Amino acid sequence: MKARAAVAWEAKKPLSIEEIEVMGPREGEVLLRTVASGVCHTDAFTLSGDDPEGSFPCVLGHEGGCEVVELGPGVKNLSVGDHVIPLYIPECGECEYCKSTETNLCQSIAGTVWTGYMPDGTRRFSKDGKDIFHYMGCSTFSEYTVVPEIALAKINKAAPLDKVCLLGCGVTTGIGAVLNTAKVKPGSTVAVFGLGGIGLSCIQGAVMAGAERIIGIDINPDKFEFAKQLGATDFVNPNEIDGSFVEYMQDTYNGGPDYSFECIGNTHVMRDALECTHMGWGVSTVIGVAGAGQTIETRPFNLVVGRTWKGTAFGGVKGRTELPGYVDRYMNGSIELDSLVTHTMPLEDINTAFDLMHEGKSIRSVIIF
Ligand code: NAD
Ligand code: DAO
Ligand code: ZN
Ligand code: ZN
Repeated sequence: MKARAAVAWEAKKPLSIEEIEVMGPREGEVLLRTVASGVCHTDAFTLSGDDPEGSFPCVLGHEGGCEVVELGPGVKNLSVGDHVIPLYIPECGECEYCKSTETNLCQSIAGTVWTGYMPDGTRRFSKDGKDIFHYMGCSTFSEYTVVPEIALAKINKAAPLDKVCLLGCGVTTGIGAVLNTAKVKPGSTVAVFGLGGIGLSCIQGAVMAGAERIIGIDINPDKFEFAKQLGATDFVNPNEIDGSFVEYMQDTYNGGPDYSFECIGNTHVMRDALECTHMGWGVSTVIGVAGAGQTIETRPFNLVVGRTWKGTAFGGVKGRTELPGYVDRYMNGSIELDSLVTHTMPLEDINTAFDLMHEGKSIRSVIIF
């Protein structure tokens, strides 16, 4: 079938709106109509060319709200018309990782999904006979996309897809990082570095966890009002701190925050985020995705004295079993999404969404198909 899609023909170039060819679903696969898709910093990261796993040409997008259009052979638990959120981390329910309560990193199709192929090693997108890569197993910047059933969370049909699409990545990642990965305790002090869609969602998570002080940190002070609305109590612009930022945090916050979250993808900030935490028990969680070849460093002494460095993907959330509950929590008012959608636009204007992100003017842009 034909579909309108934003194609990334090569890195560092604007997306191009094309009519592409989408093949029907094969064994275990589902054809989806994308109703809405958020634009995440990771889409921009891959488009920048710094993502070692980025393959071009591709259809980016991984924060989708979709409707089931057609079932491939062997699809058991979905019906045409169901509403789903595609998962870049699937949940097969059978692998060692799915059976573990310690991780959400299902490995069932990990060998293909991160290389831009469907699990059978082929692709469903093409243009004029040239194959186009999938992206993170989702490719939600296309009007129609094909996703394996094991990478689809069936959700409440009453939920607005142009809002709950944010649960396909940013909001779930931030909340899950706080509740599942760091396991923030009530009464604690939490520092959140980077107040985009992910960082603001960490703030929501910190409120849910009962944190007492929640410090929003950003070099763009325009983000502080969003953080305040979501429950941040303190605000720090590192560019306004003279001298050592780490010392400032430790002096101002009683030895340093109990927990910190890096939501930027900057390895220098990752170091500060770890080192500013309280000696003896500080836990710092890396969420940001850093460029190819970059590494983090700190003196081992900083760990010897009781700090812990952690990381998280999709907030440790097992998508098929847990994401429907996140949607329900949005529906009953306990998760905030609406105010995070600062811009909506048609697919034709998708490059504006990237511009707004780079200019620091948006939290989340949502593409409406
Ligand atoms: P975003 O661009 O919307 O927000 C990033 C924020 O960081 C901006 O407000 C920016 O002003 C701020 N910032 C930039 N440099 C800074 C600095 N030196 N100090 C303080 N603040 C700074 O991005 P986002 O969509 O929220 O994504 C954040 C990061 O999380 C990205 O690296 C993205 O790839 C990653 N991510 C990871 C996961 C995961 O599962 N681990 C999931 C989603 C996104
Ligand atoms: O969703 O914006 C994003 C970025 C997510 C990066 C998460 C990487 C997940 C790696 C999973 C590996 C499983 C083999
Ligand atoms: Zn994302
Ligand atoms: Zn699995």
